[in-house]
Amino acid sequence: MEEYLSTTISKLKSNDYNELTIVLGNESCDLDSAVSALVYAAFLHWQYSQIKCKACTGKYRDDSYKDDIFIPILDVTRNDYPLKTDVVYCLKKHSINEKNLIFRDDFDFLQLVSKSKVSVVLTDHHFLCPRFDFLSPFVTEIIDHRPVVNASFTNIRTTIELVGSCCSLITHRVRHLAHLMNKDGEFFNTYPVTADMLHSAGRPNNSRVQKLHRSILTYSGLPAQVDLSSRPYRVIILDTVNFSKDVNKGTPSDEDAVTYLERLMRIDDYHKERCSKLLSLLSARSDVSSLSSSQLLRKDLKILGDVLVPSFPILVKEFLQRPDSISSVVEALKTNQCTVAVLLGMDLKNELQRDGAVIGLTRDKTTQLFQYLSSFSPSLGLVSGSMSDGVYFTQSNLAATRKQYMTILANYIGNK
Ligand SMILES: [Mn+2]
Repeated sequence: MEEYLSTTISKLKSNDYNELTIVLGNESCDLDSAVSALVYAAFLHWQYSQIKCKACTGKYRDDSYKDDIFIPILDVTRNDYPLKTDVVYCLKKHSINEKNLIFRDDFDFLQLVSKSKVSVVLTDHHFLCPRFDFLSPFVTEIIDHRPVVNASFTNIRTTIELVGSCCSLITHRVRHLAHLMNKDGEFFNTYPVTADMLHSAGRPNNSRVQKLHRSILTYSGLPAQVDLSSRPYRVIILDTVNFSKDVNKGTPSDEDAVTYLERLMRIDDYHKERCSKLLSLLSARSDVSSLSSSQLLRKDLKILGDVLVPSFPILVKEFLQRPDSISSVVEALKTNQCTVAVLLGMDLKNELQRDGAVIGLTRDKTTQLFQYLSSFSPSLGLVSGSMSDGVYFTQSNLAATRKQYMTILANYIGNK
């Protein structure tokens, strides 16, 4: 895998290729999207080299012969890549070096498409974001697991099915194409790391998720007697198991993909393997110790009007202990032309806790917004604590997530 990535990049840099295929993941650059793009690009490369070997062996080639190349692109800047802590963890674990990854700001893609024959494959999304709009005439294939709204595809091969993860669709597509070549399982055997990554990022179906919930609770040190059906736990664990809020449900097709990979990888105790993978990804996702305060504020950020709403996988109380926390919030407010921030924190390590803080550019703004949020108690159950540069609070209603805050904040902005 490393060799494929590094040779491809050096060919791209030295302009030493015939045709170029770009496999582009989506803008969230979550694990599903990143792994889908990486594995599918590697597969296309493998497929090409299998066919090429038959059609054109070395002795027929002259010096001007150039290979086609297949590059995966992670749709995030190189600078912001550390924010995707679970992707960083997963790729590092599979020995994929960051310097062999291609990020959206690494090349001038507009220039690339003007000088070579280009095809584009979209994974984990089916329409281009404005930044990459110029790629739309070159799209030849789409693999996605979201519902299609108002879009039609002409001359584009589409694999669009509503399943839990795009990685499942990639698994099926690779399996199918390799079968057509009479080379079942060969790609995954040649690049075992791809099967392992798809397995990490894929989603098992719901009946097995129930079992996983129980194990995750046990291993994660949560009280063993928690009511699994109670909403706060359900939300977090579903989110954990799925690593994405957009599509929560694993389907039989996801289960099929995961089981197929487990057979290839000869995993005997699938249950243990899935649990340990999920748990290490969960802890990687909430391990923000390597991030600076300003990175942490950008990691999971929503903006509504002039209100900045960053949410953390740690308690806000913990964030506020960083010496530059307040100055970073003020800086983030200015950068995003906002006047007040609602920081939301969560901790799962010991028991589920939620807290937050309102920090505004002026004292008035801070107090006004906190009072507005509190007026919705008991719906949020906010209890204010002491803090010098804003209002710190704990949230006793554990079931309320950022969604509830966003609804209240939308009212707040509308009523101003
Ligand atoms: Mn996805």
